[in-house]
Amino acid sequence: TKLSGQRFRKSHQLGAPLTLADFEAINRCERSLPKNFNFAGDVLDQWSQKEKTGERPANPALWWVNGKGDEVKWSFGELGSLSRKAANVLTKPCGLERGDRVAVILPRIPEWWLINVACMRTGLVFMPGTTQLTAKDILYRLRASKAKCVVASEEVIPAVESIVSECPDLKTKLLVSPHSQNGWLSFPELFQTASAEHSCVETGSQEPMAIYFTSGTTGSPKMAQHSQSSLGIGYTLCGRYWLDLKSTDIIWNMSDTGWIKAAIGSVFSSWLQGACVFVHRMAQFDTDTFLDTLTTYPITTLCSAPTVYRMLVQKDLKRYKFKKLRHCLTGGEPLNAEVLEQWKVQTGLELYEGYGQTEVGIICANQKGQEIKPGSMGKGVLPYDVQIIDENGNILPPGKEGEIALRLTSTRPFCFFSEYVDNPEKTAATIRGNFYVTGDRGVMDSDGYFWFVGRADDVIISSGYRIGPFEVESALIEHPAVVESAVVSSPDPVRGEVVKAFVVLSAPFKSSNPEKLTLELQDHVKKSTAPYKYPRKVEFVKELPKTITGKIKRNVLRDHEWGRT
Ligand code: BCO
Repeated sequence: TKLSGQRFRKSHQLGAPLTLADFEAINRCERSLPKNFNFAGDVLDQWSQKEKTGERPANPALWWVNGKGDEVKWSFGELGSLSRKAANVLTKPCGLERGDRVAVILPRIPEWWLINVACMRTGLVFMPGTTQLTAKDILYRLRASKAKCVVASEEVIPAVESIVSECPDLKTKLLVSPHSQNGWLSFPELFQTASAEHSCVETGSQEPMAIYFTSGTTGSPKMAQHSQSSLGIGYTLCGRYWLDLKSTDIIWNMSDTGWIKAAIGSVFSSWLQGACVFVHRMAQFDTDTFLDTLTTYPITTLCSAPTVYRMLVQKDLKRYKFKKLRHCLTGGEPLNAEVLEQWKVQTGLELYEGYGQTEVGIICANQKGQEIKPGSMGKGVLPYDVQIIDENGNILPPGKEGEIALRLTSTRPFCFFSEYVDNPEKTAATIRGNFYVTGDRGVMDSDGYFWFVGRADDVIISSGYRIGPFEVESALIEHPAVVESAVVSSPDPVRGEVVKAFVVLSAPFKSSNPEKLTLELQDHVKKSTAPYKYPRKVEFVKELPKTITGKIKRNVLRDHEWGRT
C-alpha cells in the first residue's frame, strides 16, 4: 500500500523508528521484535499525527451507531485524547496499576474501545467477556484471573453483585451507564473531570496485553494470554492481505466484544492499516437491520460469521443495493461452499474465508487476489508454517487427513498466545514435537489449500462459538431431572452445528412431558451459563454409551448424529 513505505514517527519507546513495512517484516520473520511496543503509542498515536499532517484521509477511526439515531464518530486524534482521559480514570480513582487484570463486560458501545485503548496506555491487562455471561461465569473469571477491576454495563450489575463477596481480589467496580449505582464508580462522571494528559507506558513487546477465556473439552475455560506484540503487531498482514484494508476503508466486523475476533477485526488489523472501524449496536441480531445498515452506510468491508451469511442468503439479496461494499470476509466456523456460491450469485461479491483460533489468531485465509476454492479455508498465512501432522508429530503428505498444526520457531512464533495462565499442563499439551496442535483436523491439497474436517476433541463449534461440552453438562446436572448427560455437536443447516444433549432422567421426571421438560432444561442452562451454549436439541435416553472404565463415549453419540459409522 501507499502507507507501507512511509515511516512512522520515532516514538519515545522505540530504539529506532518503525514503519508499517517494519511490522510486516516482523511478520515475515525478516526482522526481530522491538524490545518495547505499545499499540496505543506506536500505532494509534502515529495515525493521529498523520491526520494532523493530512497523510491520512478525513475518515473517522471509530464510527458507532445504534439504529436509534445516536451516532459517535471519533478521529484518531479524538480517540487519543478520550482514551487518555479513560486511562486517568483507570489509574487514579480506580487505583489500578500496570499488570493488573481488568474484566471488561460491555456490549458494543464506544466505551469498550476507549477502555481497551486506555488499558494499553496504562499497561493493564484487558479481559473481554460477552454480556451473555452469567453470575457463575463471571465468578469463575474474576476468581481465576484475580481481577482487580470489573468494568460493566447496567445489565451486568445483578450478576456481579450476586458474586462479588466471593472475589477477594476485586478492588473496583466501574459502571458504564448514565445511571449511578451504590458501590460502583461511575465511568461517565469520572471521565468528565479526568485530565486528557497522560503518558503512555513503555510496555515490553512480550508484556501481557489481554486474556481471553477459551473453552476446551474438559474443565472450565482456560485463560489464553496474549502479549502487546502478539495482538498489536501480529495482525499486520491479516489486515492488509486478508481484510484488504487501506486507510480509506470502513470495516464492519460483527463479532461481539467478548471474542478475539472483535479484537482482530475491530481493533488491531483495522487500526494498523488506519481504516475506520464501524460498529452497529444491535441488541439482538436481525437480518433486516443488518441489510439496511449495508445499504445506508458506506461500509466497504464486511466480516461476519458463516451463520450470518447462511441467514442472509435466505433473503432476496438482489433487492438490496449495498452502498460501498466491496470485500466480504467470514470466519469462526466452517463456511459451506453452497453459501459462498449463493452469496456471490446474489451480491456479485466473493466471500473470503479465514480460519483461526483464540490462541494463535489467523492460521489460514483466502487472501485478496488468491483463487478461492469453495469449501476450503485458503492457504496458511505468514508468519505461520501450517502443516497437517499425525499423532506422533510427523508431517503428512497432501491429501492425508490429520491434525492442523503450526511449526514452532525460536520465537514460538511471536504472535502465539504466551500461555494458558496458571495452567502449564494445558499449555504443554498444545505442543507435539516441533508443532503447536490446534485441536482441529483437516487436509491440505496439493496446491497448499487447507480443508477443515472437524475437531479432534469434543469441542463444539456452533454459530462461530467454541463450546466445551463439559460446561453444558455441568449446567445440566444442576437440574433435579438430570442424572447424567452427554453433550455433543449435531448438524444444523443454519448454525453449522448445534449443541445436542443426551439426558438420562431421574426417576421423578421419567414420565414428564418431553417437550415441556426440554424447554425447562434449555431455560435452566441459559440461566446457569452463557445462553449461547444452551442445547438447541435434547434427547432423553435410558443410558449413555460408556467405556469399560465408565467414561462416556461422546464420539459414539456424535458419530451417530453426523450419520457416521
Ligand atoms: O436463538 P435463541 O433465540 O433460541 O437463543 C439465543 C438468544 O435469544 C439467547 N439469549 C441471549 N441472551 C439471553 C438469552 N436467553 C436468555 N437470557 C438472556 N439474557 O441465547 C441464544 C444466543 O444465541 P446467539 O448468540 O447465537 O444469538 P443469535 O441472535 O441467534 O445470533 C446469531 C449470531 C450468528 C449473530 C451469533 O451466533 C454470533 O454472533 N455468532 C458469532 C460468534 C463469534 O463471533 N465467534 C467468533 C469467536 S473468535 C474465533 O473464532 C477466533 C477466530 C480467530
